[in-house]
Amino acid sequence: MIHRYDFGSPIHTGAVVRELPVSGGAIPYFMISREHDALCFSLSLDRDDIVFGLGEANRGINKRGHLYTSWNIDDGLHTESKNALYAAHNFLLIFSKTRCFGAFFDDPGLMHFDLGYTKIDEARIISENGDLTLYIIEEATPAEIVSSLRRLTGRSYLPPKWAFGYIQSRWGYRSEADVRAIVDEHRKRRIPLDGVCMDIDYMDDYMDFTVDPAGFENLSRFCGEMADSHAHLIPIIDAGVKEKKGYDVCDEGLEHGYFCTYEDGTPFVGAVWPGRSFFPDFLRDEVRAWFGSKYHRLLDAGVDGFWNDMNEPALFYSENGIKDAYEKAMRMKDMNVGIHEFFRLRAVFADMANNPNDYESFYQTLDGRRVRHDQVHNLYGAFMTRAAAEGMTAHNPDCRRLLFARSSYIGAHRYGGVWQGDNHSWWSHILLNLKMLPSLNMCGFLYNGADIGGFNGDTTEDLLLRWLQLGVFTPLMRNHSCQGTREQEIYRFSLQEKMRDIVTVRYALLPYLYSEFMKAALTDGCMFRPLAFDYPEDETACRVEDQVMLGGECMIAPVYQQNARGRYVYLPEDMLLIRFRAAGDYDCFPLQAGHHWIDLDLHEMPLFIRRGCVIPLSRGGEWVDAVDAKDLTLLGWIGADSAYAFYDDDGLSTQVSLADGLTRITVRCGEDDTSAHGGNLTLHTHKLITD
Ligand code: MIG
Repeated sequence: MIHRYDFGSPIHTGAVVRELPVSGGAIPYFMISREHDALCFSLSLDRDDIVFGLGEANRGINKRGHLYTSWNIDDGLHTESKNALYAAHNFLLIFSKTRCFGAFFDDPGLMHFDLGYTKIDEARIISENGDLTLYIIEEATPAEIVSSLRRLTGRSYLPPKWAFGYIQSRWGYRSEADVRAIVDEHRKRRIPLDGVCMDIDYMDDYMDFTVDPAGFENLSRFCGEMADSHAHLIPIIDAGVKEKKGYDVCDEGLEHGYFCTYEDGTPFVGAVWPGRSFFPDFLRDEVRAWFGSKYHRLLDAGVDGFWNDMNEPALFYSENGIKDAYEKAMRMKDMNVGIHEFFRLRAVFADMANNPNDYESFYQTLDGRRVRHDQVHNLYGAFMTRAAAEGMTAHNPDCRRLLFARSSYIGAHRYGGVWQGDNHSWWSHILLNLKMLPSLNMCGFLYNGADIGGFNGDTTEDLLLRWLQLGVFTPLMRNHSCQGTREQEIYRFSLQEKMRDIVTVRYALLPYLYSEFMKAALTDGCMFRPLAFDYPEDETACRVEDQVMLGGECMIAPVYQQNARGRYVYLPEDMLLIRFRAAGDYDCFPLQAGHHWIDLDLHEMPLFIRRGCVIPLSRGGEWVDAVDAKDLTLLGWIGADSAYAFYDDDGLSTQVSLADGLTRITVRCGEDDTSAHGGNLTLHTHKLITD
């Protein structure tokens, strides 16, 4: 049951796909107060209330006890105290034994979620705009609340199957030769690979939709060559459009007035990688159609995947900001600069990037109405994603393409996936990666992943190996790093064979992971869930922060501490531990419910299968298309009758249906043999554990 409450004149964010009538009567749960324009929703928190949600946000799966800010920002230092990241996913799920409800604050401006930070037993959610729609969702279980939210906000984006392959990326690949070498090194060493990301250096002078002729002589020929090697090219597209006469995107944007403008109507200028740049007003249909059509140039060359970056939008400085800074600095020039003036002077330059004043200085147009950017700030990335997705659909409506973005808002989950932004090569960021999985899933962002190995800072062999062991399960499995950091491709390390073996596990699990992803997408469910969703009566399970449920059958619990030779795991029920070393190399141990220490050498990774369940495992492959999803070995600790609903499809077409893709795999435990059936699948049962 969803109740809708409107406050002021809500901005039409496009987050919801179903128009609900406004509910009458008093608003449940929240006390509402107004301070100037801001609206505050307060909620008292019982001792046992858990607060889930907020999608791509910092800190725990249980968000209680801190302050979170919805203000999309390019900040590559995700320390524990950061309140805002790249996305605004304003959904909370309050859960305890006595109550369970969801609240989606559909407001694209600045919002604060004080979830027991100021006062430990009170949540205060503040909308600075004061214009918003609040949806309160009441269902019997957390999973049903999430499904209800998704029916309201629409079905999740479906990537092509190849997007579940291993992807290599790094800021710094600048030519065909660079990319070819990456692919060759992987193939030579039999490290599975499905794609290589092209970061900003492939562009000509950082101009979107151009290709540096010095590095990439002939993109379509090169796409063909890469396709022969079973590798997809995934170029980046940035939000800012370079100011340059003769550059079609700039010229057309100016001619038609497609860019965001200052109050006086002249185009807003901010600086990002291309230097002085304009920012397309993606909120307008015609601007999206135009910008989306620009993707066709690269699609025509054979590209079938993109990542959209810098779309918070990030601003290194603005035209006004830098003028202002110079003036301030000049004024201080002849002063006797004391320590306080020095800090002020330094801040003038340090605060130039992503400055709130700049976001208040330009305008966009939504539904024909001019709005100041800060009031709709959190929509910018979402609507860029939508532009790209609509452009790709226009290019070919029958083919799924890969698309993931940095900045997002609920609603963008219909158009693409996300990556978790500029993390660090820190052990704590393996855990942060894990914690975001269920939260992102709740908000509809099923296709997601973090930069494996860490983006900023220098990785270490053991960090990368352990991170890959989590990455095996994340839909986007991409190794990405920043220029200037230690080289991070698997083959740079002495442990490369162990790392390769872990990647082979991904391809062995691919039929299962794809099946669980698609079922989650097509039923508005979650592929990753907090343990509380599955074991709501189990107090211990409800508060676990370093293990998550995967699909209908599994639980994952990665190692995220350096030098650890294993970890403690809490099993809410009997489970079968699979300890993987490589695709065909693993052992199985039935374990009883309770706390366990699990030995896990550096090259070993755990997967837990619930007792009574069975999952399919392929023989693996060096790219997704090489994986035979019809020849499967069943893994599990089964009872008299176990079954698995296996989903598969061609991995590309947009017209998919759950019914058409499902094969029911059933297992029979006989006196002396165990047999399995499932349509035209070849099923091996020799790995099954029976009671
Ligand atoms: O200001 O394109 O998050 O993945 O490598 C940095 C260069 C811009 C930020 C992205 C990162 C990417 C980088 N970009």
